[in-house]
Amino acid sequence: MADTIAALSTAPAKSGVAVIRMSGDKSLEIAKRVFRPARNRDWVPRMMTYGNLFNRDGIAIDSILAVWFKGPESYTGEDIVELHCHGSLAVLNSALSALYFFGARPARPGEFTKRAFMNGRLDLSQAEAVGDLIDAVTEEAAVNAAAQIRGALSRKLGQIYDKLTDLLAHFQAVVDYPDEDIESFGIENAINILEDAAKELNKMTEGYKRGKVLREGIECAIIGRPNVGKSSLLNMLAGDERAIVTPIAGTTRDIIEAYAKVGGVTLKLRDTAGIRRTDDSIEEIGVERAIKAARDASLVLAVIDGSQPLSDEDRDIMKYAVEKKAILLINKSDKPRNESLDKELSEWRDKFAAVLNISAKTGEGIEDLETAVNELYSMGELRPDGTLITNARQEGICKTAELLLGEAVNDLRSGYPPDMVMYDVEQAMTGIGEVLGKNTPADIIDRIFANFCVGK
Ligand SMILES: Nc1nc2c(ncn2[C@@H]2O[C@H](COP(=O)(O)OP(=O)(O)OP(=O)(O)O)[C@@H](O)[C@H]2O)c(=O)[nH]1
Ligand SMILES: [Mg+2]
Repeated sequence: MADTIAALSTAPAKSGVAVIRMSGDKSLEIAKRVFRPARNRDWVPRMMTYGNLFNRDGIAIDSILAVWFKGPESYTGEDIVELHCHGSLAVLNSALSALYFFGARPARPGEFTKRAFMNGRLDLSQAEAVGDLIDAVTEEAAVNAAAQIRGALSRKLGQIYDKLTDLLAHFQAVVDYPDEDIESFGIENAINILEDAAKELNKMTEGYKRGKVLREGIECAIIGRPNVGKSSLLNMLAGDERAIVTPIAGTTRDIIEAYAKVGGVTLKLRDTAGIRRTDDSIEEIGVERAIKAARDASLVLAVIDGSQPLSDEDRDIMKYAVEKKAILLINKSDKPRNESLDKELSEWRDKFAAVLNISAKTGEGIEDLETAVNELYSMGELRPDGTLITNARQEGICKTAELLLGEAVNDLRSGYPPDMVMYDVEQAMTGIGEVLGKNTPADIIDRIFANFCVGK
């Protein structure tokens, strides 16, 4: 019998409505101690009931909605009760303390989802996707995680697993009945199956990089000398006034981050301090951070002021930028262009993925930037379908499985007997099984759920 756990499932902050969740055999019994439906109505599974919430001393503390999900038809597979209270911290604290008083215990991080996994309601990759969905900062990441929760990744891996199981059964038959003609078993056929499986796994691990992009956005540093309009650009792209903009050079001292969707791609923008040689120690730290931000980024937007001649500092900045994938933005296109600039830039053009004229003030040229970013990351064809692998553990396992299957193919081609090859295939299957949560070691499972928030 599972003990009954309770936790606040919404954020621990003042809010309009907050949800406390309980799971376990005693959920309903405990709920009845703290909640009484209006007009003495009965609890009906999956039906929201209006009524009063009481603290442990029986004093009414809120008027709320409660709902009971009778196991096994619930998220965890156990009896669940949710209390939809007003989001007052006082109410939530005394409600929780009443639940603990009447026999529930505080849930550990991710314990609801862990129970869902343990009770077979979700496999491990689906359970992990729940964490991904909560962590999602981009819409694409949410779409991918939601598809994973519905089982897209599990199905794909499950198919591979099943095909390998069939193959192993054939291998086993050959080992058990060595007199059988090995050719009738079809080595070529086996090789095809293994190669197909390896290819599928490869597609999924190749997707990992894109998956990371989906999850976190592309790290993008905006660098340039002071006053060229870096913060204005960030504000323009992010659609709000995140960074302070002033005509004073050296306004931005530390890094400011914002997410922005540019050309269908989510960029994690980092506005940096203007890079110049300086005696001001605070500014100097900012400058160092700017250079580091550029080194850490996968895309650099180098900004110069198009109304001014190119300076040595601009050249330094462009040098940092082109160490990476970089776009040169010639800003302030609403002002008259400096006459010598284009000539001075001629040697630089090829080094950038794109050189664009923009105005962070009027928005001119932003569409060109969107096109350039879209082309760089060819996201046009990217449709997150839930089969993108999005975490390092899954990626590592699938990569290893792919290599093992590749070895099995080589061994078969070199004429090794199937029983020697079987071992590699079994290892690959163990890995795939671990992604799905079949025989996954307990400590790994614990670690996965420990990263979840309490109440999920
Ligand atoms: N005319 C014009 N002015 C701009 C444009 N972009 C920025 N500015 C102005 O340039 C000045 C500096 O802009 P910021 O965005 O603060 O520049 P920054 O590069 O972040 O400067 P630091 O933080 O000091 O390094 C402000 O007065 C902006 O209004 C533009 O496209 N056209
Ligand atoms: Mg700035």
